[in-house]
Amino acid sequence: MATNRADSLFARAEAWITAAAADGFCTPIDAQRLAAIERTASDALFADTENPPLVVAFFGGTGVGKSSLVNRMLDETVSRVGVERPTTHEVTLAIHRDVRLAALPPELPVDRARMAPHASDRWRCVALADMPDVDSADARNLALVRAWLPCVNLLVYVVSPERYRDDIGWRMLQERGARHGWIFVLNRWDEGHAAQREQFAGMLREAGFLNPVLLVTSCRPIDDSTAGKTAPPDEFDRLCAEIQSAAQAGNADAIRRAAESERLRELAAVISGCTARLGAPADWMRVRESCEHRLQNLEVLIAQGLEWPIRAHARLFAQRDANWIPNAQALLPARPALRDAPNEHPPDTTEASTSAATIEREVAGGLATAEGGALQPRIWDAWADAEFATLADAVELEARNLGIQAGPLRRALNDALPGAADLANSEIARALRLGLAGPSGAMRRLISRLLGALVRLLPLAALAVVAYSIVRGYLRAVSGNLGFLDVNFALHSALFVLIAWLLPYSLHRLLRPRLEHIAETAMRNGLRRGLSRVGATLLSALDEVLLRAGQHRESAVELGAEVAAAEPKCDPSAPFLRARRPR
Ligand SMILES: Nc1nc2c(ncn2[C@@H]2O[C@H](COP(=O)(O)OP(=O)(O)OP(=O)(O)O)[C@@H](O)[C@H]2O)c(=O)[nH]1
Ligand SMILES: [Mg+2]
Repeated sequence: MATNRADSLFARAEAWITAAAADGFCTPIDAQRLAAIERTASDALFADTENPPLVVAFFGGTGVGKSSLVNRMLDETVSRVGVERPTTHEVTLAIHRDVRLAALPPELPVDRARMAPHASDRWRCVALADMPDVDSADARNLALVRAWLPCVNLLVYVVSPERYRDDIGWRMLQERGARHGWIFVLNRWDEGHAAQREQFAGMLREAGFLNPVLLVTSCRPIDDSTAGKTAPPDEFDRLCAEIQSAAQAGNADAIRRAAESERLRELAAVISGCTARLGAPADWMRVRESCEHRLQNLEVLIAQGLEWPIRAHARLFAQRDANWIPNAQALLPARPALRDAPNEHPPDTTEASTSAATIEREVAGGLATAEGGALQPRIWDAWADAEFATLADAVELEARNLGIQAGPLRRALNDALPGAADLANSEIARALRLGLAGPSGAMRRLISRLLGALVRLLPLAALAVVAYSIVRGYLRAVSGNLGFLDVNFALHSALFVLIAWLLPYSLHRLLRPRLEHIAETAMRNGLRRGLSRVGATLLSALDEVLLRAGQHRESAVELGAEVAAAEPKCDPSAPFLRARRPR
């Protein structure tokens, strides 16, 4: 049951890593780490999964006497003992003839496995596996041992007095300490002495086995050289008793639980490693705040940096504005166009409409910049793009420094950046167009309109006064009362009419908004709006990534909690087990 639950947790972890990898938050290495966790369980070997035999494997260097011990236990030769090294090249699984095997897991190299059924009721609850050595020149032996180890519950680590510091075996003991139950056997004890046992026990304690089951055995065949000598100390019977004890329900369950617990701990470690790289909410908030802050500073910098291109572009309008004659001429064709539309508002004589009309004509007439036209300024340039790319670099670095997997963030920012130029330029163009169409406030437009009317009305009124004076003077002269009007009158009248026109005209010109300034202000406002839209686009790209990371994190935290809850409770002082190391 527990294994089913663990299998489902492994399947969910796999699905989670696949989903997170699709968004760039996990890498193939995470998937490999997950795949590297052992899945095969010893129970998978047997048809009876409720009450399977305990798999006990004899493990160690070449020639230490593994095969000799297995044969001695079963009181028959199931595995060949030899003088050539190594002798054993396959796994011999000695099981009681009543035990039924299941279809063996596909990852097991069954071509190098041999089944040896026996009839010894003493070993009914145990499957004894004689393994090849782990340290000979034949590297395939080590690979075969590694392939079978996930199926093993209890490892009998056999060493000899001269080889108990065996490198490979010792490394595997440290690596797999928590995945199995352990019994240690110093075989060939006829060649050993007491100090070696003490030393080996000390090594085991340092490796985390606080109270290891350590036995000495001697399987030396009786021959001429041993005949008549005192038999060396041999704890073979105790070894058999310890294996029998390990196979009893309580101990066997504890050994299986420890292995399951280790697998789930490894699974939890993989999940928490991935979770850490998704970034805590507080870390993402720091990245976001820093991005906002950088954007504010950058908006100021870009506004300053693009001031010159804005002024340069605005000068296009100054060229047309400086010469009043072309503007005055420009007024004329603007009117018929408005007259053609009788249902619309009366012709607007304000400077605003005339300026807009002038610019439209200029654009239509080819007064266009190389980049696109007076009304389509390309103010945003490569420098501004580079500044935003630098901002993206800084935000990415900040995320990385906080341990966040920054790939998805970088990609999202990269996707958003190329649109900045179009966004900003279109805002500038829009602001320019609208600015030219309605350049000033309502009061200023009213004054401008009044002055425009006065430019026409005051000279007419002055002319009327002059005409009245001329008629009156003439009538008086004809009736003989007074002389005819003289040159002084003509001169003063001309000056009077001139002043009546010049005064409102000068005021009108003085108060009229200048095209260059209108264009500059409009483009500045447009750039400001463009920058805030670019900033908003970048922030929303960041938010999107932040949201996805948060969702993946939530599922990972939930999964991690389930894995922790599923981890079987183990007694660290249980026999055969290595004391657990802190997480
Ligand atoms: N002196 C002595 N010789 C032993 C003892 N046990 C086994 N031998 C001998 O050591 C040699 C190797 O024994 P094996 O049982 O084949 O050793 P193994 O660990 O299975 O070796 P590989 O299959 O090569 O890994 C044989 O010649 C055995 O007779 C022992 O306790 N004392
Ligand atoms: Mg052997």
